[in-house]
Amino acid sequence: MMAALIDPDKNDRRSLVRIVQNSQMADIDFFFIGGSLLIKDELDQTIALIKEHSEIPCVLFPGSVMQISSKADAILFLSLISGRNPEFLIGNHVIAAPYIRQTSLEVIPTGYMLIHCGNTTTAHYISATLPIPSDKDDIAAVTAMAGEMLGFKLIYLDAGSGASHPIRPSMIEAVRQSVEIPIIVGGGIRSALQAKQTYDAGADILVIGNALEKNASLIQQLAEVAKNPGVIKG
Ligand code: 1GP
Repeated sequence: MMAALIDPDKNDRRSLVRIVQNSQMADIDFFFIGGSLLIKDELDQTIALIKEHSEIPCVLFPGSVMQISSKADAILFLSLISGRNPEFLIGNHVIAAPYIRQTSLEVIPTGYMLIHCGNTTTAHYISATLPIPSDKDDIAAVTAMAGEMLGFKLIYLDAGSGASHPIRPSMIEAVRQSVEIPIIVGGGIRSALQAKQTYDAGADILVIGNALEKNASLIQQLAEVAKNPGVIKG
């Protein structure tokens, strides 16, 4: 499956509509909506605009409690299990839970793991946690294993938006072998080849964000890989 990450801070109306229309044509599975910061306070408007132009489900991928909107369809209820910051493990969840309970959002408990892939991303910095080093496949595998045992329904391996390179296939393979729940992988994916390597290693859902802001039509190439990982064009 494939998800396009929409950061409400990063797109003007015109580029957002272009990404949404291309995503609709490419028949992707989800929009993930969120970011580490929320500078423009345009979360509700962004979701409304997406829904004007497509029927693809909108899943919140919140960087903070300020990024919850009842206009979305679901929320990744993320616990940052690669880190040891109690606010991102449980603190923010306690604050958000009663509000989320009043909405009709589908809540998807997700073990979220940040991986250091070359550069310090905004997500690493804002979370004030130490990401898992990109070559420590064993740490990633046992962290995901613990996440599954704690009851998370998904594992999200994230190099962070704008990572200089994607998560190495060997780490995705190690995590794939350690859990049965679906694995989301994102961060730094910029080409069909990287997408294919990510799927081949065992990712169930691939997330693409930054690269779409530069090349809105890339989504079509990646969606083809998602539907038929054996084929790469271009
Ligand atoms: C980040 O996984 C997402 O949380 C997507 O990353 O923006 O680098 O594609 P990119």
